[in-house]
Amino acid sequence: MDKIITVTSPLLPNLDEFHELLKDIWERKWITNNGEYHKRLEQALAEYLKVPYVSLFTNGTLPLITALQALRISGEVITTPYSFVATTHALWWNGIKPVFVDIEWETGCMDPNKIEAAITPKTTAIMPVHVYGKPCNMKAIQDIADKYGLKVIYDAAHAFGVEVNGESVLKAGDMSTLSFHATKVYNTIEGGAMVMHDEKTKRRIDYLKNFGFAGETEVVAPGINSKMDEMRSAYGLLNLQQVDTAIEARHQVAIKYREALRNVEGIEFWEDLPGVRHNYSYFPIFVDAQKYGMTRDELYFKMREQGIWGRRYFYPLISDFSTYRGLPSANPENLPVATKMANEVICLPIHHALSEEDIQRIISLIIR
Ligand code: T4K
Repeated sequence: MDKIITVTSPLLPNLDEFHELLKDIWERKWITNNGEYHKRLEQALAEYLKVPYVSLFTNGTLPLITALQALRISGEVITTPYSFVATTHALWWNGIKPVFVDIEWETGCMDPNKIEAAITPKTTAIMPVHVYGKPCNMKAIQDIADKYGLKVIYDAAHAFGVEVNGESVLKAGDMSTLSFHATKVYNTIEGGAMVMHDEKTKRRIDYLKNFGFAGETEVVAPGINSKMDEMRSAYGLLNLQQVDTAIEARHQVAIKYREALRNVEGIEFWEDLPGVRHNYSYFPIFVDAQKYGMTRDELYFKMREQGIWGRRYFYPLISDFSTYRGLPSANPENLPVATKMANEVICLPIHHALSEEDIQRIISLIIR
């Protein structure tokens, strides 16, 4: 069989440069707990992302859990079923009931028109996802939140570097969270971050990710341990220097896919949105079985047999997993657009190191 082409491939820093930083860390003998590289990465990320404050975490799940804690969210939270399970799990870990609302076909993000009907006296927050890095309709969501006095926490795990009219999407809502997992546009192997708007909140979050310690002998909250270590912070500093080149390489892959697939009957995909700086973190296509003459799964397994490992992100819907299936809002009749998208999607391989030959292999398989 030909070489396997995976949906993504991690962006790795230059090994010699990383080695130099490791030598420095070895000499310092300070390897975690708000070290020098940790501080430098928080600063560098805040500048790169054009946001006032960043707090680093060990992954993209713990900042979600911690944001809910910090804002003292309880009761019910309105969220999307079209995401990675971590989004809803974060609610579960806080004893919060998820209430799923449907998504928009045009973006895959929560449909603001569906939110108000899902609000009850127990609703305290909205947790949307900029899925695939597509910006949510942030204004419409904020208007509803303001009207009902709800908090908004964005799961921006996919939205590293995404901007609308020159402004980071991470500035929307009360807080946003990022994932720096190996499979993301920007990675620190495992890692993540929270973005907040003011220094007081940043301080509180920094306490919460360090067991709640506010000094040697004072604990101000039942915090958790979610500190990023020095090795991954140093790795992250190096990757930040090459992330723009990686995003542009992904952009070129997206251009080639669009050119080749534009006239393929039964294959739909999204164009870039005006005024948006995309990060091309995923390239979802949607397969209309009637028009394409093959179901999504037939195409998916045919690709797989030929060594092209796209992924069906996000199938099944979170609301279809056994933990959440019993919730009234999980009924597929409540989620027709999300159900259709989950049944039709394949995320094609896209990353900085995909070769021309790889791209042509993928395209010719889909075109047939
Ligand atoms: N919110 C949202 C919306 C998210 O999408 C995620 C995570 C989170 C929150 C939580 O963030 P974290 O706590 O994870 O930081 C992946 C990732 O594990 C997960 O981070 C991500 N979303 C999710 C969408 O995808 P898998 O199970 O698909 O990954 P895996 O191991 O199958 O990898 C996919 C492909 O990537 C492999 O076939 C090959 C390539 N790969 C992967 C790894 C790990 C490599 O080439 N090298 C590698 O080291 O979950």
